[in-house]
Amino acid sequence: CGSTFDHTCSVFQHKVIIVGLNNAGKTTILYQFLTKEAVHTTPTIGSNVEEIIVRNSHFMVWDIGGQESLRASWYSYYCNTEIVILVVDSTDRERLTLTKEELHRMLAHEDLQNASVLILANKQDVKGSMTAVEISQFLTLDSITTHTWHVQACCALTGEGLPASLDWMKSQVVAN
Ligand SMILES: Nc1nc2c(ncn2[C@@H]2O[C@H](COP(=O)(O)OP(=O)(O)OP(=O)(O)O)[C@@H](O)[C@H]2O)c(=O)[nH]1
Ligand SMILES: [Mg+2]
Repeated sequence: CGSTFDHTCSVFQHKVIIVGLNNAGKTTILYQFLTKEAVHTTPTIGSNVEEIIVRNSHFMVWDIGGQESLRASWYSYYCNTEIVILVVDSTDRERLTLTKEELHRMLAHEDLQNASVLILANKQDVKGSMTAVEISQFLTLDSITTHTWHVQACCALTGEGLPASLDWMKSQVVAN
């Protein structure tokens, strides 16, 4: 990788990055994966990293800050990433165009050529939020032929949809 940072991990671990706009729920998801509880979060400056074990598969999961000034540095985490989790705030219709741009920019990056992409349609508990299907259509996921992708509806506060997400991640690393 041409990365200036070396966020690699051991051969026994699978590297995962969680990206998405600020306030999407990335940090809440990371700690819901880890503790099965909704933790209180503050906007992430830099990143958090935790190891998550799913039936003997070890994932090093990097949760990266999504504020505008931080998005330009996402690429420095791409090296050796096997799975990209893109978290979408399903209530945030206004910024879905921005998410779409970030997604397609990521897919074009050479360091992510072999990565699989999991799109999480988060905040499904909020009335009037967009469905996973609406988000898939808006992000034109069907046009993605270069990467394996999957979309999952979830709620980071209750954890709904997150066990299924971990199952999908596990299936990806077993398949590869
Ligand atoms: N209603 C609802 N709120 C959520 C959900 N997930 C996260 N939130 C809230 O959304 C806010 C932002 O969550 P974070 O996890 O800090 O967001 P983030 O994507 O890590 O944001 P940055 O670190 O700034 O990039 C918090 O107030 C969370 O409690 C959800 O599923 N439903
Ligand atoms: Mg965060």
